[in-house]
Amino acid sequence: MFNKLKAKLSGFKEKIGTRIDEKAVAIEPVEEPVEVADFLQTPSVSVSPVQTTVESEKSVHEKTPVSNETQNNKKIGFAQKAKALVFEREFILDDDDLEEPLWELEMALLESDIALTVSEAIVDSVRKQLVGTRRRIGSNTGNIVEDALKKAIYDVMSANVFDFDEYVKNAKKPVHIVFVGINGTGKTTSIAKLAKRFKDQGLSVVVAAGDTFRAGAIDQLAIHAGKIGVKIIKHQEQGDPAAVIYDAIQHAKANRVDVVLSDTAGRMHTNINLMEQLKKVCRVSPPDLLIFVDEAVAGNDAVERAAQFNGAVPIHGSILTKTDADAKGGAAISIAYITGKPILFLGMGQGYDDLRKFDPKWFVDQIFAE
Ligand SMILES: Nc1nc2c(ncn2[C@@H]2O[C@H](COP(=O)(O)OP(=O)(O)O)[C@@H](O)[C@H]2O)c(=O)[nH]1
Ligand SMILES: [Mg+2]
Repeated sequence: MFNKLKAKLSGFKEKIGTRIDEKAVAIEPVEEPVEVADFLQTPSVSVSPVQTTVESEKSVHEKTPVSNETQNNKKIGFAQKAKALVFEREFILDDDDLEEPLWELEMALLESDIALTVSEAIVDSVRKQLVGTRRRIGSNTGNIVEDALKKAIYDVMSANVFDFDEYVKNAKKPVHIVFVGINGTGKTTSIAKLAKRFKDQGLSVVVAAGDTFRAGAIDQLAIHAGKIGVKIIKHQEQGDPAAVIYDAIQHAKANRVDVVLSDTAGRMHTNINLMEQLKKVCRVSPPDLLIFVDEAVAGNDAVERAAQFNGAVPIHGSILTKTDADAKGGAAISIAYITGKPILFLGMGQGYDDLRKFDPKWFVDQIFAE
């Protein structure tokens, strides 16, 4: 999962690390340790007056004719300076140090299918975190850069996060959840996975076969429902999805069912008839949650579609499927930022349990896991 992205980000870490180390070497005076050793052995800089003999003081006065007071000030000044140079060596990162590595970071993000505005947001955040950073010579460069990147990616991914489980637990029942998206992205499979998840949590579920458009779609959902052991409400193929879903809600109300999961036919946001049909579904049986489903492997296309669906029928969040086959991670990183709505779950395989509740922190840790 996300292997290409991982490789690119670690490339950036190394690149900027080398740049920082070059700067550290350029700043660090080479003969400094020798000077310090001399400095500590010279009696004139001894802080203790007991150790300062009249003779040695005299010899110092011969070399540098200054008063005792000035001498002491000078000693402290030099001691502080030496300490600052040797023990607290720091330098400050500036824009010039970061320009080239950050440009390369942006290219790497774009090549990983991360949307342009999202790449820019990440690069800006990394720049803001690193420019002006007082960097201790000798401290671990990798950590500084990794922390900045992690925070930048975490921030763009945690748009309007809400706890799905808490929401469902506290919502008035039945909770109605409608799934939308184009064909073949994993709507029906995700419904089956969620039906199993709710059942495992002790909630009762009914699924509505609202994809009356594609041949075999009703049977596909019926097979899943049979395997999982949840009730399905279905009509004939080519029937009105709004009517099927309405029936499912009535069934749920009559039987005190907790959750209704409504499948819908795949559609492009540009298909006016199908979008009207979807709006009718939402008018007749308003969803508590409208969830957009797309596949992570579609990269930028998935991000575009998420934005367009969100414009047409405002969504509450997204499910991103097929992350098990996604090396780039672009869609996962971009969708929440672009839509302003959180990713709720990740599909990670074809089994019923291959569904992971999305957690931005977990995701970021995955990207930087060794
Ligand atoms: N590898 C993988 N395949 C998935 C995942 N989710 C769905 N699929 C597969 O994608 C195909 C299309 O899924 P389906 O649920 O029918 O898509 P729909 O047209 O949106 O309802 C099926 O073969 C699923 O098994 C996933 O998370 N990982
Ligand atoms: Mg389907």
